[in-house]
Amino acid sequence: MPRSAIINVMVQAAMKAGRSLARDFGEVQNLQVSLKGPGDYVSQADRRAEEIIHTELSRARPGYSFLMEERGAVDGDDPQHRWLVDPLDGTTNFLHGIPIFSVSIALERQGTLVAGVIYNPAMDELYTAERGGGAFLNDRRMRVAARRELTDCVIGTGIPHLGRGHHGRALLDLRNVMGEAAGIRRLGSAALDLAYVAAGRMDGFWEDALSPWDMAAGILMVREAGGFATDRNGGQDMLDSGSVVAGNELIHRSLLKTLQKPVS
Ligand code: 2AM
Ligand code: CA
Repeated sequence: MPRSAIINVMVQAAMKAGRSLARDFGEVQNLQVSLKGPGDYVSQADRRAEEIIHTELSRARPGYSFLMEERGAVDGDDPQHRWLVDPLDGTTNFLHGIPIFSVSIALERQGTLVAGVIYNPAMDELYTAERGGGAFLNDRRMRVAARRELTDCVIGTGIPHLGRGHHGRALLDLRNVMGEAAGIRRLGSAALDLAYVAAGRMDGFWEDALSPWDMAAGILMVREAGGFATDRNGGQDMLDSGSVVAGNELIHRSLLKTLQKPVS
């Protein structure tokens, strides 16, 4: 399956940053035993990856705007196009030597998500999607899973930690979904969670208090794999509200319903 020019640009940036992260990840594993821990080293790895992506994308498409996790918003001459970049999604995993982290790059054209690339360098898994062109894991086409009942489903989520998100709400949601699903998974990288839904590995996913760069590429991936992604109210305000719910048509609908329930 030949890739389009824009996907090629994004893949090149994501894989170059991913290789840099993979080298740093090797060092992080060695630093676990040091008293200070790998914290500073990880911040540098994150910034290095972002620098690589910024350089690659600016060179290939001069003038496009950016929204990046570390730099924030950088306006270019071309306000129609905007990159949404998370150079290291799953930072806590990376810091602890757990090989579940990713680079996530999305492209918006006039406010519409048109392309997404997610790369997990530790597993060398590359996920790509282009609006209207389908979604791929490496070179294999992805489809969301076809399960129809929540009781058969493995559902991913994110659990807020110290100082982040609404803990009471998260516990309530968890309690409601765990009572209806076959299993809950918590990977620690929202970009990969959404990619896993697109790949049919998980049947659904929900999380709140996310940032736009965590989910933009993954949302397009789920849609291009035949799935649905909305905010928890069923609307399209995911990037601004930080809430996302994803799955095939039926599981997405069941999840929305379950997430509205009070605790019985
Ligand atoms: P990060 O690894 O880039 O921080 C984990 O549930 C998911 O939430 C990850 O994708 C993580 O991205 C994201 N997240 C968003 N905002 C966060 C924050 N302030 N602290 C920790 N994780 C955050
Ligand atoms: Ca992130």
